[in-house]
Amino acid sequence: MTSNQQLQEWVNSVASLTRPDQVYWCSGEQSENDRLTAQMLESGELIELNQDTHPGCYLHHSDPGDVARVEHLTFICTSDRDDAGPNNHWMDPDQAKAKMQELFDGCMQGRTMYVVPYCMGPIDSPLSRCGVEITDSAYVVANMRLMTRMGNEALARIENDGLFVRGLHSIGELDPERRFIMHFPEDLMIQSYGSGYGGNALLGKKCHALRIASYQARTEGWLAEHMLIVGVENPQGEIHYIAAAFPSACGKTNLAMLIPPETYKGWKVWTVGDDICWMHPGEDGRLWAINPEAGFFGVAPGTGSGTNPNALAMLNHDTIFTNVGQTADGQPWWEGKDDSIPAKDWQGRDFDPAVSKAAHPNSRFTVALRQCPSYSEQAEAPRGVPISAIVFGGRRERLVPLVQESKSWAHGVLLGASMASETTAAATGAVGVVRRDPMAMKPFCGYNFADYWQHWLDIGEQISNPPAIFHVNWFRKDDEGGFMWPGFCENMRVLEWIIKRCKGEVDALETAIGKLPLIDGINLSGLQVNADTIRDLLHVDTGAWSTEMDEILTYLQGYGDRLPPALVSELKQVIADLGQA
Ligand code: OXD
Ligand code: MN
Repeated sequence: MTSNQQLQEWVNSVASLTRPDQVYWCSGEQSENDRLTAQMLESGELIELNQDTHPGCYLHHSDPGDVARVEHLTFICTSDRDDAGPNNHWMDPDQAKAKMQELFDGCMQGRTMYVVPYCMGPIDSPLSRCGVEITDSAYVVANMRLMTRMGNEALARIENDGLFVRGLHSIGELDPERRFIMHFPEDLMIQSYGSGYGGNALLGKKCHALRIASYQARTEGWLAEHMLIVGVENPQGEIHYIAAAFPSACGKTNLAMLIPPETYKGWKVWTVGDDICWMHPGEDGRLWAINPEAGFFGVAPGTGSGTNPNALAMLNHDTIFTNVGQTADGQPWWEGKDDSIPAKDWQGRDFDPAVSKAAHPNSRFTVALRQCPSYSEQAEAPRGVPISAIVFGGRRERLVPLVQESKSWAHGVLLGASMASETTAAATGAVGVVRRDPMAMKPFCGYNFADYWQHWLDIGEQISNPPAIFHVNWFRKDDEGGFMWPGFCENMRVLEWIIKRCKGEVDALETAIGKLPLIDGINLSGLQVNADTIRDLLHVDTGAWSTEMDEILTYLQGYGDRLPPALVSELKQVIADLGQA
């Protein structure tokens, strides 16, 4: 029950459409979570893990056909098709609503309908936005409790300011033929049917905090981005905040929790967020950022003591695991975790390496932000944190240098718009194929990319003290297929260069594609990387870059008339400079 009439009427109308056995309003309290957990253990939705080694940890096996986001079934439903743009699948809103109405009709019979009020961002922040997800999945409720500020406080905020995004979700029959993730940005509404998995079902995350929020941000004058937020503290105690966009499963969580290498005594990295960043222009002309989420929904495989010790440390209590394997004594296990031997795979079968990996490549952990050893209290700051640098990055085996700085804000927007990356298991489809993924937002921008780039350019015009913009690539490979840069904690060396650039403490080499470190610009002390490798990592191959820029131009021109002319002239300038180089 709520005093907000609009919300009450919507809940009533959903209940009469979906016809659940009961309607339950979630409070977010511990006792509620305990009850739901007990119920899910009973129904088999959750499996208890070893409570001595992993207290409060549970495992969920999703349906084997429901293990990743489904971009081909994700739609942006705007009245004008061009508002969704070539970057999105579009459906006419009336047609989409009719289709969903049919699917939702009676779909919750025999089930409980949970009403989940949530707040994206600190509960008392003017930058936060609220939503309500109606779902028939207790697993979704438990995950939303970790991922958002969920329950009574969020409901109180909704009742106070009256605004909320409406999300309706049913797992339906988990039939991929009857699965749709629909967004109606003009109505601030989401409807998702037929999947119980992560980004398809936890509607606060990709659906609200990126697709709907990006649309809302454009009309309200801010940015909703697929970015981690970290604070990098130097030995003098100064903290610089960096927001960084990488496509799914390209190491955002690892970078967000980085522990500086031995040689970086006195340096510390603070985690504000690992996936989503909302940035608002502040009165001081800077961009101020909040992480709208309260938890991590991170990729498990590859998380180990060498790659992300902070993550490993936070995962040994009060965590929900989805689609990982198990050891014989009921501990969660995934490839890259440690030397233990898995006994069961992610479908609960006896582990047989000839049949399957122990953990699904897109298996996940859901855990509260506060459990991270590098958690920053600033994640709760109502005004957010001031951003010194924006970093874009992709997974590119060739061509793209370790780091480059943009020549200007507009050139930085071009760097973001030109991003490309080899695909990963975070979405269904082929893995390892290079695809253009501007600002790492290809699956998440709730409107036409051309308008989005214009919005980025406009924001740059509005702020007097914009962050510097960079592009990084940790993933270059040599001719033998080995990674040229050690990555992980050693990425600290690149972060240091970025911060020094922001402070004007280090020179850079001006090239056609941007400003690069001088050959001795990156601190390599204590690192076994030879000088030739560094030279290669910072080399600009003019011929190959000309081809790349031509491809980018062709890609951008696919956005037609709405493409910002300023972006095209930036690009043509780079092509001209490459011609002279
Ligand atoms: C995620 C994703 O789950 O980007 O964060 O797919
Ligand atoms: Mn993501």
